[in-house]
Amino acid sequence: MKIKPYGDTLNDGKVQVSFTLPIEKNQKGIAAAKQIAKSMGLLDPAVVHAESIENGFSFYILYGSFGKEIDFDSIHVEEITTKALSRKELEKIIEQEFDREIIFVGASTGTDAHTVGIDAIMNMKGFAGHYGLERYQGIQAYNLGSQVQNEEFVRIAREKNADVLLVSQTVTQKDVHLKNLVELVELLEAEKLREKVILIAGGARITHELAKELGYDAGFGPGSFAEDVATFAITELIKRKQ
Ligand code: B12
Repeated sequence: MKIKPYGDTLNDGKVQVSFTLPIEKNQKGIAAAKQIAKSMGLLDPAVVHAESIENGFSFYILYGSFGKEIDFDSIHVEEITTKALSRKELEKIIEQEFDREIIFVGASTGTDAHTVGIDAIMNMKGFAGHYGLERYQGIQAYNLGSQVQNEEFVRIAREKNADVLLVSQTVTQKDVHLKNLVELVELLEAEKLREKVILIAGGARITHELAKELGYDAGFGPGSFAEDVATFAITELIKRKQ
C-alpha cells in the first residue's frame, strides 16, 4: 500500500512543520522560512505563523505538500510482540517457575537527572493506575534513582545479583543517551555480566529497535507500564532457563 500524509482531502500530501531561525522576524525571515521548507521538498509552502521569540530569533509554522508516496508494506520495525500479562498473572508465573525472587535493578544513568520515567515503572504506586514493580510479589526491585554512573550501576547489579537491569535515558541532546547506553553495554561485557542479565532501556525517545541496535534486549518508550516490562523480562528469563 502506498501512502502519503493528508490534511483536507485524502492524499493531498499536506504537512505542517515548525522551526526556529537565528534571525529577526521580518519579511526576509519569512522568505527564508519558505526557502527552507522548499529545500525540505515541500511543495507550495505557506508561512501560517511567524513570531519573534527573542532579540535576533524567530519562530515559524508552515504548511506545505509532500509530493511523494511511501511504500507502507515494505516497512519493517522491530517491536515487542508479547502481550502484557497482568500483575496477578505475572506473580503466579513467577511463583510457578522460580523458587526465588527475581531481582530488578534500575536507574536513570549518566548525567541524566530525570527520575519520573524510571519511577513510573518501578515505584510502588506506579503510573496512571498501573502499579510499579515494587508492588509485585516475587520481584525485588531496587530503584537507584538518577545520575547513577555506569560503573556504580554495574557494581550494584553485581552486588544484588540482578536478573534484570533497567536503564532510563531522557536527555538525548547531542546523543548523550547513545554514548551512555553503549558505554554500559561495554562495561557489562568487560565485567562478563552482559550475558547474565536481561538488559532493558527506556525513555521518551527510546524504541525497541534502537535498543536492540545498541545491544540491549529490549527498549520501551512513552506509554509503557510495569506489566509490559515485567512480561518481557519474565518471559525472557523462562526462555533462558530452558
Ligand atoms: C519533569 C522534567 C524535568 C524535571 C525532572 C524531575 C525528575 N525528578 O525527573 C527537571 C526540572 C529536574 C528537569 C531537568 C532537566 N530537563 Co527536563 N523535562 C521534564 C519534562 C517536563 C517531563 C519529563 C517526565 O517526567 N515525563 C513523564 C514520564 C512518565 O515519561 P517518560 O520519562 O517518557 O517515561 C515513560 C517512558 O518513556 C518509559 N520509560 C522511561 N524510562 C524508562 C526506563 C525503563 C527501563 C523502561 C522499561 C521504561 C522507561 O516509561 C515511562 C512511563 O510510561 C520533560 C518535557 C516533557 N513534557 O516530556 C522535560 C525534558 C525531558 N527535559 C529536558 C531537559 C533538556 C532538561 C535539562 C537538561 C534542562 C537544563 N538545561 O537544565 C535538565 C536535566 C539536567 C540533567 N542533568 O539531566 C528536555 C530533554 C530534551 C532532550 N531530548 O534531550 C525535555 C524534553 C524538555 C524539552 N522539550 O526541552 N526536567
